[in-house]
Amino acid sequence: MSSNNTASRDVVVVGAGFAGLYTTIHARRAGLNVLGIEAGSDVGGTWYWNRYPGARCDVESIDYSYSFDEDLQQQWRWSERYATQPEILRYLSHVADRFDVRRDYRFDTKVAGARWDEDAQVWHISTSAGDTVTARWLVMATGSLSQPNLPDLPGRDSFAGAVYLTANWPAEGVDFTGLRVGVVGTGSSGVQSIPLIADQAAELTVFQRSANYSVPAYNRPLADEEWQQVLEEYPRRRKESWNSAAGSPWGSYSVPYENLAPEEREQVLAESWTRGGVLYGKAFERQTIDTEINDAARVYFERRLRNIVRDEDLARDLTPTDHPIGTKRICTDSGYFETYTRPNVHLVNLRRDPITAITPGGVQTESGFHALDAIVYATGFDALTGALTAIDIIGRHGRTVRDAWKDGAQTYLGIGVPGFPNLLTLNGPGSPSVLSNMALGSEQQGSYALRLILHAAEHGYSSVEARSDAAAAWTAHLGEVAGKTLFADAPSWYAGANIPGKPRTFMPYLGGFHTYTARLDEVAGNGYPGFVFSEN
Ligand code: NA7
Repeated sequence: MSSNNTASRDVVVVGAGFAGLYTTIHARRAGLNVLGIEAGSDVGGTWYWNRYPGARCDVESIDYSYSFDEDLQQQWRWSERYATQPEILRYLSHVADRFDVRRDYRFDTKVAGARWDEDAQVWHISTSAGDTVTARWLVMATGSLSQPNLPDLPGRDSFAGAVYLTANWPAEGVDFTGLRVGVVGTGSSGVQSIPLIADQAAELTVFQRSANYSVPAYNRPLADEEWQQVLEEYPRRRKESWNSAAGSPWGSYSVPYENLAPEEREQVLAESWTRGGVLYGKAFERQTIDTEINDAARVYFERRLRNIVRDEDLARDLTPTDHPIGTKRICTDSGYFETYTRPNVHLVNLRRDPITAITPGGVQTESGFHALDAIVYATGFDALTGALTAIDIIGRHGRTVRDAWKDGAQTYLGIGVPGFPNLLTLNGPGSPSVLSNMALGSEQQGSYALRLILHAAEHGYSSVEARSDAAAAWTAHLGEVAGKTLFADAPSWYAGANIPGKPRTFMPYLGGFHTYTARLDEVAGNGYPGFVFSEN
């Protein structure tokens, strides 16, 4: 393919996380001349940057791993039910060695910009190294949660102590021993790191804007006997996962809520609770659709919380009030609420007592001053679109993705963007990834991007572009699907609510991982309607 186009590369893949590695490995296997570009010094993506204490995946390790290679699957041994960040990073490093993919990457290199050249039908991709790479295809595997959100708090940069972002944690780690530490943010990153920071710090003050639902992980080491069984059952487990709504084998209780007696409902919730973490979000079918069922899950949660936190005022502050349970991602914790019962841990409820200024010595809130030696921002990400709008990606007619998406992201199937030929996005807006198992989602979308590229190559097309009517219809469909659920009521990052000024549109596809795969297959099987192919 390289011989009959003017591009120096067939494909540039940006990012060396799950999606980027998968796509780069398989692009080379398909005979494409591929270059990977990665800002970090090595592979890992999310797991390269998010090295904060307690960082773990909330999808079980045996599911949150590639399924494309049976030998890899059989030979890699996960040590715990939920893998830690270092273990996932070791896994991705092992994958990189095993498939010898590092030689296709340039590390420590950022994509500064990319410009579509309509005449030559190629992308010119400029890098932080000062050079430009030309490629027929540009695959953005830049992650859904990779552009950190550092809130614009008054006086933020005047703080004289140490400042850390969970999303960009020092590789050498941080020792908080003896320090007065403030953590801003109580999403998954805050919830995972707070118990471990509290173990070390002299005093820990948590600045909480919205309380979050969090359910214990019930994490455990995977014993040899259990592991043997996992290996035997892998093919079945993967098949179930690919055919599931969230890319993992866990479903809801088989009997509908309506058909159960009160004590049976209670039992289902209790069992679901001990499955752990995010899985509690689907104890019952329709739990994030039907308010009565959602309330039952919420009430059970509140009871569990009050069993841990006996202080009524503290428990009230820790009780989520801004969203139905499960419509922001439920956190998966190890001793989160218990941490607030420690004498060295203090909660500041920013809804009642907002931050008025950060000063050199600490945080001033309306009701008082909190002297601090270090501040940790666990304040999330400009999710799904942030990594793409941060780069000057210039498509046809000189328009950037940032401009094209100023009123909300528009993609066709989460893969193609109208006005941006041969730009393929993975795990971005319009895909189901953040609502499902990202490891399988990376395979699902990476393989689809390559399928599209190879289809174009086989037919002699120089470019493929999503039609704007197809993208508008797909984007409207995302909203319609979400609008039938309680997700529509939540001020979540799924809907852009965490970033001031970001358009409020529901960005992920909530119709199910398996439904999305079927849709992708159907579109491919029908010759890719919704995409326009051109020859130059
Ligand atoms: P999240 O879930 O977006 O959490 C960010 C937290 O930071 C959340 O509690 C926010 O409160 C808080 N936040 C954001 N901006 C501010 C300001 N300005 N002031 C105070 N507090 C603020 O990000 P995570 O990194 O924890 O987790 C992201 C995903 O990674 C997670 O869902 C898993 O899928 C893995 P808010 O709720 O917006 O009021």
